[in-house]
Amino acid sequence: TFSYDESDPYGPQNWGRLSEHCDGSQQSPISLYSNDSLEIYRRPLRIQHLDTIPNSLTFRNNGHSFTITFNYPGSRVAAVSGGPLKNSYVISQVHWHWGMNDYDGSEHILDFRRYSAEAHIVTYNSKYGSLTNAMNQPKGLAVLGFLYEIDNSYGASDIPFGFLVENVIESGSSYVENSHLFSLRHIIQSMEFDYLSYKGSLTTPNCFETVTWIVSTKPLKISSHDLAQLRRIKDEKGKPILMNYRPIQRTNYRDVDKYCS
Ligand code: BO1
Ligand code: ZN
Repeated sequence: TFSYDESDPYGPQNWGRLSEHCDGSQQSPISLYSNDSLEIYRRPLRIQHLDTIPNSLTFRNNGHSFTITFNYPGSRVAAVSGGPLKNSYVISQVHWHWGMNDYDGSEHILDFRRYSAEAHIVTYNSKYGSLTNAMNQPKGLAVLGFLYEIDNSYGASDIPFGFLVENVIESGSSYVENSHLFSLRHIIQSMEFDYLSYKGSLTTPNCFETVTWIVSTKPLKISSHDLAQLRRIKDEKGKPILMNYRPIQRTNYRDVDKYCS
């Protein structure tokens, strides 16, 4: 399976050996520039049922990241539409990317800056019915990216990563929780956020080029302590995952559009 180690036979430079899509021309992440965007649209993202309490949440260490999968009651699934999206996209899971230290960790670079971590809210086009079905279909996915910067002042960060990762330190482990230890409100604090959007890919193999990326230009805050909790989770070899961001990919003249509320 793939790794983030440049010197590994299955490191990022060689992901093309695992899936030819990873050598494609519309890969993610890329460097973004908030002032150079091609078109500026006043089209807010709409998020339906953001406050629906899921029937359950599944917390999982898949050996590459820490993910939380939402199981919403059928009639009230949380879904994203508007902005660049021509359909409704169902929120499926959230996961994080981080780095060896507090000064790197994000996948996207914004205005020449790599942030300390990045949350990805993964959504699938409702016409495909599930994340797995949608993953390799045209306009199958939309991923909402949120960058984090360090803020160690009291109360600045509020995701209790310590508690959340406690029972998924080992690769492949998961647990189901029917309460609300975690809410998307930890990430989406307001519907009014500016973002950049472009056509790209999944940032891990199979690297399918089916993702409409929506990256918020307003960073969230995280404390060094909370961020350090993510580095506790282990990979298949039993080693802590110290970093899990993919190197920057070629933009290849893709348009990046700016959206504001
Ligand atoms: S991302 O948001 O572009 N980083 C992204 C990358 C891969 C996936 C989703 C979002 N796919 C997931 C599958 C999971 C699988 C995982 C492996 O990849 O949905 O089932 O465990 O990393
Ligand atoms: Zn991701």
